[in-house]
Amino acid sequence: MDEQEACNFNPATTIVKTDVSWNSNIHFVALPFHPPKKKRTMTIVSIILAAILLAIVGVALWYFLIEKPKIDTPKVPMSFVGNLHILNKDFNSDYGDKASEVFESGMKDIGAQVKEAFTSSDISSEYNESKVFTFGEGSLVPYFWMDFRVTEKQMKNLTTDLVKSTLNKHFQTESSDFQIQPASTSITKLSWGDLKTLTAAIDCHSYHYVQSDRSIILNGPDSDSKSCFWHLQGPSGLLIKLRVEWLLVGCRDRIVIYNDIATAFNTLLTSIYKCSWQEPVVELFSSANLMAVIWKQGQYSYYDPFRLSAQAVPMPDCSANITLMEGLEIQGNASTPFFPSYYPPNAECTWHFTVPSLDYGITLWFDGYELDTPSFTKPCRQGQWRIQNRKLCGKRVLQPYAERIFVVSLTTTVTFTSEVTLTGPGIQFSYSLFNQSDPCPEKVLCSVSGQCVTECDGLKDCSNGVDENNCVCPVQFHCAEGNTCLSLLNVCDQNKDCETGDDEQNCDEAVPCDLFTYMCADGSCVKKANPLCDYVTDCPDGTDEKNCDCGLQTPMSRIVGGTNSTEGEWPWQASIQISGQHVCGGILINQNWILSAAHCFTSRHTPPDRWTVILGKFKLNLISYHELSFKVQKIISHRYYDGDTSDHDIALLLLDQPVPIVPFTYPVCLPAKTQVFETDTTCWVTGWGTTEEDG
Ligand SMILES: [Ca+2]
Ligand SMILES: [Ca+2]
Ligand SMILES: [Ca+2]
Repeated sequence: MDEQEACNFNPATTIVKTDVSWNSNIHFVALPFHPPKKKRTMTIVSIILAAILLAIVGVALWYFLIEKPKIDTPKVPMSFVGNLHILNKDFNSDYGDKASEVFESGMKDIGAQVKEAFTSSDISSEYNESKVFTFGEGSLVPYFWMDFRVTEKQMKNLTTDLVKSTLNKHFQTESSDFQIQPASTSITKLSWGDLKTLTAAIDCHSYHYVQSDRSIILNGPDSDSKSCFWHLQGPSGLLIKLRVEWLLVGCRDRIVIYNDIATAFNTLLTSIYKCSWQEPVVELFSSANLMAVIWKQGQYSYYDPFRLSAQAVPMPDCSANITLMEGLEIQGNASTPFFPSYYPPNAECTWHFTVPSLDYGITLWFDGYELDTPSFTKPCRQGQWRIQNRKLCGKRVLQPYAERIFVVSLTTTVTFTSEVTLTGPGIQFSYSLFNQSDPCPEKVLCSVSGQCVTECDGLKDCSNGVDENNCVCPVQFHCAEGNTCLSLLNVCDQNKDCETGDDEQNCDEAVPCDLFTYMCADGSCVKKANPLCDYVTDCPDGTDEKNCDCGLQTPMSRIVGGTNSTEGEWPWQASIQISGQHVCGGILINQNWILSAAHCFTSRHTPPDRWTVILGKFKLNLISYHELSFKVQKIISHRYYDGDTSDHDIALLLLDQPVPIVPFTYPVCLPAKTQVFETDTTCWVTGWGTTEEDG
């Protein structure tokens, strides 16, 4: 600012205060013009301006040459995992022991050569770090990970081929002590997350040679490690079978199994979390004689959290020639190798079907698995199928599925393969013939599910609605004349509701069976809607009034409109408990079985013997004089129970002994399949707990 003012110096207005005492006069003096002083000021100004300019240039240089490239071209990690086959070294058991000197020196010496391969190459500036982490057999096969830091531009150039050729070039030079087989060098790209998982696990490392004559047990880590790595190798030509048996694994713990020692996503066989896992035992296979297992601890610290066992096995032949006979019944089953275990990722099964004549097509019946049109961009992740040269992708679902093959020649080929290493539970299907001109006699073919479905029964069995669209009088009685539809409860109620009275005809005799007739034990059908246990004998054999010892309540009067029940009012109500704690309600449906909800038995994975069923209980916190306790022998949840949608949320519990049929432990009545419920029928929902959600 001083310099600025100096530039604007105007001698005509310069004020010089000569005296500041109170009484003195102030004199204003115009000073003369002095050119030499201006020149000096100009010099100072020039120097200062130059300094500023230099500073600006300096900052600009620093910014553009040093700082700016960092902003424009950030470096990202890029990782690989690889192995070399060293011909002049042999594997011995010390290489499988991380604590041994042989392991240590092998790791150092080979690790140093791997490092040098990159630091002495054209990609030295991208190289960050590498480490040998395990050794395999076949002369000596060291496995190592490599980490590079690259710009986005360099990323495209740093291919697995470049990494491989850089390594091979170095190891083939005379200075290297290791003779390698360059063609066997293998490099796999690793994501940053995969590298972190691997490096966290390799401190807790173990190597196992897996034999074919006996299985070896791999116990969970007995150290404080949070993550561990197992290297499994078997005889060449065989597969490794790994059986996963859980003991104490928390929800966030994870076992990740790979089809190779290179633990990359594209070698992943499966990843198992206890939470999402319902099978008591998982057994899976590698496609060759190598497998890696990584265990990651999530939350809890258990001693010996799980057990794995491994054995080397040959790949069975799953292909077959199948000649089908006349007839529409199921003629046999076919499945993926090792069914019901997971299928090996390289399984390839071909089934050649021969039909007796071109009148017949072939149905493949699947359970909880369907075949779908593949996506153009993604591989089939749950099995690839080829039927009559059509590619289809398998998909695990919670419903039955039938693949209908309309044939044009006597032989048809069906192939199962896998496009990825990711594997899953084994797949089985049954096969039968169907009539090509009438695949679904008296029913309609649902092209979505391949199933024959019932038309106009009020249930949408096919997702495209083919069975319930265009129905006249759906789930109603259609009077013979006029377009009158009647409630089924008006049939055989002794009132003529149809114009011609056909709703009241043939009520005392057997009628042809249809969707809405009640079928008696002898197979004959009655027209009346709800003939079961109504104190009127309707069936010729009287079976509609037999087995009616159900649904009887002990107190004769009900607390109408009340919310609390009286003791014995709901004698079929069961409390299903673990360790004395009420977990779910259930109802007694006969002497041996309790009906409950599937959601009570899936998430906990508790075995049947941990459950107790209490009947005759009235108040949860009080032991009733009448109550009886039972153990559970078996739990059968609906096979298509879907925890996400709560579809098919139903389960049956078999009790360890029959329930005495006495007033306080009495079974409920189950409705006949054809029971018609009138609208406005009163229903009771019984159970314990609050009346709010989660109660
Ligand atoms: Ca239907
Ligand atoms: Ca009537
Ligand atoms: Ca009856």
